[in-house]
Amino acid sequence: MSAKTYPVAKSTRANAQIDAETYHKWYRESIENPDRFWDKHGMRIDWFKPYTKVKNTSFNGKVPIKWFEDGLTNASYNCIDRHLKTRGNQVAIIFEGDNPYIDKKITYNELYEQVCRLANVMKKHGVKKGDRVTIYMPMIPEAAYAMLACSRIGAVHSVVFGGFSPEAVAGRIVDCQSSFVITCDEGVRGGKPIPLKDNVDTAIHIAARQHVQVKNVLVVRRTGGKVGWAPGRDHWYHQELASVKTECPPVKMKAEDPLFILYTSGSTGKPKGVLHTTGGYMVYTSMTHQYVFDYRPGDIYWCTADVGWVTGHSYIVYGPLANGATTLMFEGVPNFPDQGRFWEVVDKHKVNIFYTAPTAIRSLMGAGDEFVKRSSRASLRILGTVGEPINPEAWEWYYNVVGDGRCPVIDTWWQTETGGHMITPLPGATALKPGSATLPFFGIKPQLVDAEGQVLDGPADGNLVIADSWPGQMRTVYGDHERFVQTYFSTYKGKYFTGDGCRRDEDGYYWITGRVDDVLNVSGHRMGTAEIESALVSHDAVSEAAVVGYPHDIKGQGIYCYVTLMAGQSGSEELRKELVAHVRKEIGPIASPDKIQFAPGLPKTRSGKIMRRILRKIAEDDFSALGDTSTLADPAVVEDLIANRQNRQ
Ligand code: 6R9
Repeated sequence: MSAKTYPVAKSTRANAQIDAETYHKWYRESIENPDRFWDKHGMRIDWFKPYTKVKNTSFNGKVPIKWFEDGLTNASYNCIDRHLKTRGNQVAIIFEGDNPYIDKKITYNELYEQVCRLANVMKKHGVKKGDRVTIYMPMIPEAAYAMLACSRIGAVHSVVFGGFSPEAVAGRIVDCQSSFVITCDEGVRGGKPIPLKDNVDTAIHIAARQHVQVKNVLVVRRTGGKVGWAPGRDHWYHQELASVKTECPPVKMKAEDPLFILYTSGSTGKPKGVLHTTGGYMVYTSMTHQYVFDYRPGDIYWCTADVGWVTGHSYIVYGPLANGATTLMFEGVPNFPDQGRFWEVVDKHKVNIFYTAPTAIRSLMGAGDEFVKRSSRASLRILGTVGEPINPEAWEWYYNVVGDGRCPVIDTWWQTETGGHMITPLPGATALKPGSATLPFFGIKPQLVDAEGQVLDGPADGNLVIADSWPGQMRTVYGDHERFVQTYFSTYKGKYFTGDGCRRDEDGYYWITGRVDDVLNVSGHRMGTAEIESALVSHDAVSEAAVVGYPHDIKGQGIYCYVTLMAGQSGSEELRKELVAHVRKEIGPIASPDKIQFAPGLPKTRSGKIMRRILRKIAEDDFSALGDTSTLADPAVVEDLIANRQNRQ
């Protein structure tokens, strides 16, 4: 690990909103007196009725978490209405199409009208406060309109990433019992169409078999491609919007009323519906967006994530729009038409703040510097990264080649569950160390604990927990509060367990080392090994499967599957292909196995537990130190696994 330090540059420090002194002062106050600190900063958003209570939380018992509980507000109002007087004609959203010749600018006035119209359409079809609405969309402005229209009328959105399969969409529709879906005829990425409406049709059939009826589907016309149509159920978005009013009053929401559900992978079972509520989430995302990116009015801000992930929720839509920013939505991919696309877009729209993922940085680094060098990038001031640990080589390339050594690299560690940034540098305050997410944001109390839960002091290596609540944290697993308590607060009593391993160095800097549970991080996408295993086992030829991650140059982690076949089946190249296709169908292309090893047996303890440690080592092609295998029920399986490993280096 690199121990190199980049001090805060004079130019960055000179006019930063938060310098080192302010950071330490505010941080101390936020930990010593959270009530006073958040009482002040909670007022950064608009409230119809201001709160009088600030923090009412416990990480014990049933883990009740309430912030600003007696206040009334609305997320859509904060993202739109409150800006109309001062910046109605300012661009709110820049849309950059997959096709480099297509772009569009939407002002706050236009955003207001679009969101109000859509909210009225939803109301017309009976959507009410508290109803769940599934959004399955590509990266087009209508995706943001849909989220904001839901929050305007108090409906709870569940955005499902457009790369997920019909089966995965159905599972998420069923889990939150959603009867209203917003989608698009087809998405376009890298010049290729994606059949979103067809996928929704299939998903609706699957959901119906589980007795969840989708009653209305609103379809945005993006490509004009041919789609199936269920009259009465399916409606064209543009037709519906044409015939409703352009005004729709925002519903007064309690701070703790649900804002959205977002499904994410855990170490066991099916994806969890992470539930975020209104007041605390808006305060936290807008505040982190402002200070972490040193956002100033007039800045052009671009986060390359998809709205299907939490990064898109917090840092394409809610945080930036609450701050009245201009946020860029990019429909395409980093390598289309070629690997220079990101930098071309930066120049075209004069982007000041750019936020992307290490997997994209690594793959563009691999394409060579020429793609970067043909752009000016003079507008860039801040570079951000999120999603997985960034290796120091990629960090240095991002800093030196993309940023010409001028722009701080802001490595933000956080999770779907945390709602917003948790451990991150602040541009004008924090000296940077490539590979470290550096220091906690205001109000965040990270601790490292050992396996027994003993809190470790000073420089240490351990599991990362958070000792106290912050406004942006998730409140429950939708429909399963017990699972929330079990998953996050039972491993280490009274503390939120992140699932990540972490090291703290002699300067108090945090270095995330990756997941310590059975969660993979493939190109920044979270996936449970259990989900991939159950997809494999649902294939007729498979009797058992174990999935582990292995280091992958571009993706961070690759997916390595050990598969035991049913008696009479034999492992062939053809079956391998079939299994890959099967997993893609069950979950989506992001879960495509990289390696499949047919294994007559898996290493198990006598009590039947699969020893993943051994499988991980073999997948890494490092079987010199397999550790103690004597407790295995059948130690001989290990030899076969080594002999047939798929990852020889
Ligand atoms: C925002 C997001 C969360 C997991 C998290 C960790 C990894 C995210 C990171 C990082 C090292 C960073 N992670 N950011 N690891 N450095 N800057 O990605 O949410 O999809 O829920 O993933 O991603 O392992 O626990 P989510």
